[in-house]
Amino acid sequence: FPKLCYQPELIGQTFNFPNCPELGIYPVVDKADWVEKLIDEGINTIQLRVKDLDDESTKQQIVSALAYLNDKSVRFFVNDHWQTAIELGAYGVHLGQEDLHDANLKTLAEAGLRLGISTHSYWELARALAVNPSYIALGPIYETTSKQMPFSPQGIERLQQWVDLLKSHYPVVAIGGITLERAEQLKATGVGSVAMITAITQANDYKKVTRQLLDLWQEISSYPDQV
Ligand code: TZP
Ligand code: MG
Repeated sequence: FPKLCYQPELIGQTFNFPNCPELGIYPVVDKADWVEKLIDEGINTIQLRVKDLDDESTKQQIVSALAYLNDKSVRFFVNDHWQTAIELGAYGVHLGQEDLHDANLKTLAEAGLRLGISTHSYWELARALAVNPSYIALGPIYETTSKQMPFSPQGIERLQQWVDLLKSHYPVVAIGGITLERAEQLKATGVGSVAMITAITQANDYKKVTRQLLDLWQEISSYPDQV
């Protein structure tokens, strides 16, 4: 799958890491208007994860989100709906392990979309690596109330293992229970990206939290030792 680069003119090409920025602060939202609101705050990586709408309504949400993006350099990922993502020209798709059976990964790769894959164990990591994705997510790092999962929290040490193992080969995205308060600790692992739902969408002041997260993450230049 293509590497992560947000320059629109580079889509469809592959790059080495030095030229590809990490995903950084990566909000996961369930409505297109969040895409608009967060882009206004400086977010440039975002995932639309719609779980409660039918296919047609989900498609409408993706259409709306893409309309907000316009020609901005935003890495817009769609959760699950890979065919619609191809059809409408999203930057990438995020899939869970259970989706890997059904999705046509060859079609997805040929269409030039990025692919992120969730992992929760070494076994799942091995399976994700076999697909050569654009990034690998590990979750839940901490307890989360946003998703029911049969996995206990991975913790920082497990995240550190993922980062150390994958460094220079795959960007790692940490997800699950991530808050502003925990971001510093996560940053120390060298992980290039943190994804969150609640910390932003349930915040009293989402603008402030988003700005603080972006500020904190700004100085991150992870993967210093390039291949
Ligand atoms: N995958 C692993 S944890 C999670 C998903 C979708 C939920 C993250 O939500 P929150 O609210 O940031 O814990
Ligand atoms: Mg899925």
